Amino acid sequence: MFDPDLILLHPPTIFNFRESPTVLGPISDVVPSTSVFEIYPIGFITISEYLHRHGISVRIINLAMKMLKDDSFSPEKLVRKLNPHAFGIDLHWLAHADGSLALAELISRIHPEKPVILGGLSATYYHDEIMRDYPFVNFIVRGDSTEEPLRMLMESLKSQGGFERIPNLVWRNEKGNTVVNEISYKPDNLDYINYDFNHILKSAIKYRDLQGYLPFRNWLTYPVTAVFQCRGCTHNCCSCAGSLVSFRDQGLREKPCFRSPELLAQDIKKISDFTGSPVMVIGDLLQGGEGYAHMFLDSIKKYTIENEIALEFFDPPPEAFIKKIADSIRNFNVEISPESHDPVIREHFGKCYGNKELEQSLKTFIRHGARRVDLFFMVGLPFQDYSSVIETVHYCERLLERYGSSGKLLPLISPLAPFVDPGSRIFENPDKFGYKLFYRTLREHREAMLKLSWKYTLNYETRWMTRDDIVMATYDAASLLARIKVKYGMIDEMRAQTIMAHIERAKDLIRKIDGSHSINERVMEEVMRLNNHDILCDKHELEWPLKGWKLALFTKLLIFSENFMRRKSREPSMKT
Ligand code: B12
Ligand code: SF4
Repeated sequence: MFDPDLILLHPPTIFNFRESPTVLGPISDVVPSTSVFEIYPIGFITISEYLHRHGISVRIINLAMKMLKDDSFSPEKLVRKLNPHAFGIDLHWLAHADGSLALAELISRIHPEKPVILGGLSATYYHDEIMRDYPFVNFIVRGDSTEEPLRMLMESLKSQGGFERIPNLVWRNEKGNTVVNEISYKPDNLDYINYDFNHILKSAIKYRDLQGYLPFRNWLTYPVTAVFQCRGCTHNCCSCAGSLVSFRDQGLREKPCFRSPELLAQDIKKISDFTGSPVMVIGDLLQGGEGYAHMFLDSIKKYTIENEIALEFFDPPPEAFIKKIADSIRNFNVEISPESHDPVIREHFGKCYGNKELEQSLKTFIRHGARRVDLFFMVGLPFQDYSSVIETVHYCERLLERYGSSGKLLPLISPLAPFVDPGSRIFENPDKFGYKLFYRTLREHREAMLKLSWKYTLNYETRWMTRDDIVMATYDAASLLARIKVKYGMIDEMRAQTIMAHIERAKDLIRKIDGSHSINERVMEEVMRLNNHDILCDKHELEWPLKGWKLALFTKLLIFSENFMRRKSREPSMKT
């Protein structure tokens, strides 16, 4: 098989998760991936397309996915077979601390002569510690936009020199000293890259490895896609490392950069040309200003797109804008995260709007035909105690009472987990926000991921809730919300019973683990079984409807190709 210049690998959170008995808990319940966070950074797609356009071949391998899909799959055997010029690994989400470092070590043991490159937000934050303590990592490319610096690095690797000229690069000189080049590559728009899913499909065929390109476990049966409006953010939520001040303080960028509204609309159009899958627009359109948002809507209106399109809003948008959305997008859905029912807590978190504004916009969205409005609430916020969490769920019930008859409102609650982000305002100044941090370094967070339960993995507690309170509040709130959802006909009794049974088992396991340093085989088996389930809600609740013949054909073709490619390479067939 053709050897690419660069192989990008996405690891699972815990490298040995298949043997590791950690009660992973509800850390991934409201994102499409499982608790090993198999979704790779969207940046893998833009890096691959950009380098390919500049004559450098790239293969993506979602190792986490391969390990999830097949218990007998050996990462070591796969790594032995690979022969690129260089390996790239993401350490974007801190939850991958163990997976990324263990994989880097494995690669450097098997291929000591091949450079191992790390990138992503957590690698950027922890670059000093990584270069000091993990000699098997050769390079780190910092920043939120690494396509061009990585291209330059790939060129320099051929000539073995010129590293000092590469922006954003962290490397070791001949004396073995770490050199940290400035983050000076910060493009001010996102029009130089392509979120090109066709490129990804072609690459999967070229390397005969569809599974290695899949973004998450159930993607073949629920192929949701996403387009990206920006990098960075205009908001300042205190637990988020992607906020305006966090990006500023880390030297990543002064202000967010945007994809032009016409290109963003075209990205959606291109997806709709070959599949009827739902499309999430990541980033609040109004972040780019009203002019930006209106231009996007004018552009998208020109295309007749049937796909479900999900828009996220950081604040409730004005009524006139909602009307324009309804006029421009046939099937639109909405995501808003008020975080708490209590506007004071919401404001301390970094979102300044009242419940009146929130409810006014819910009403308007529903009146103007939103297909669904998802409301995300969180546990672990400043000034929030156990009773406030429960009150949030009662508020969800009141919202359902008022606006739920349309069947369009979907409230969800989940914990701030596993970590308060390094680089966020809380992480950098915990006392000011009433937080106590248990872990600070990368090594400590790696160890935290290997603790026996998510309670001990959490890197924080607050003045208002201990880790025990956070765990209990999360489980109790989710049970109560499940019962409320039955009352309003949103889920059936059986589904609620399943959620509540999982919650009770999780609580029981956490009690058994508490105070013991090791666990017996029976408990271990129970933990592994429970890790296969969503806990707080059923992920299917979050799925938007899939549309039409294009999607059916697309999915069938993908499953057929996957099984065909696997038969060719004599591997077991695909289980979806
Ligand atoms: C969109 C988003 C998501 C999407 C991800 C879509 C995707 N496939 O990337 C979804 C909703 C799935 C998601 C999920 C999660 N997210 Co998120 N997410 C964001 C958000 C809002 C934007 C991300 C973004 O702009 N990316 C664009 C740029 C920065 O990244 P990129 O293009 O993918 O990659 C570039 C660089 O990072 C780098 N790079 C990345 N990998 C590599 C590898 C190599 C070798 C190199 C050289 C470079 C490189 O180069 C790329 C191209 O230039 C940020 C907040 C923010 N405003 O930044 C949070 C954020 C990144 N998420 C965060 C978290 C915590 C999570 C979850 C763990 C939450 C949870 N508990 O469920 C999960 C993890 C899911 C998983 N992996 O399976 C934290 C991360 C903090 C940290 N340091 O760990 C952030 C900062 C904020 C937050 N609290 O939400 N997220
Ligand atoms: S959590 Fe807040 S700061 Fe972070 S990306 Fe979302 S809106 Fe922006």
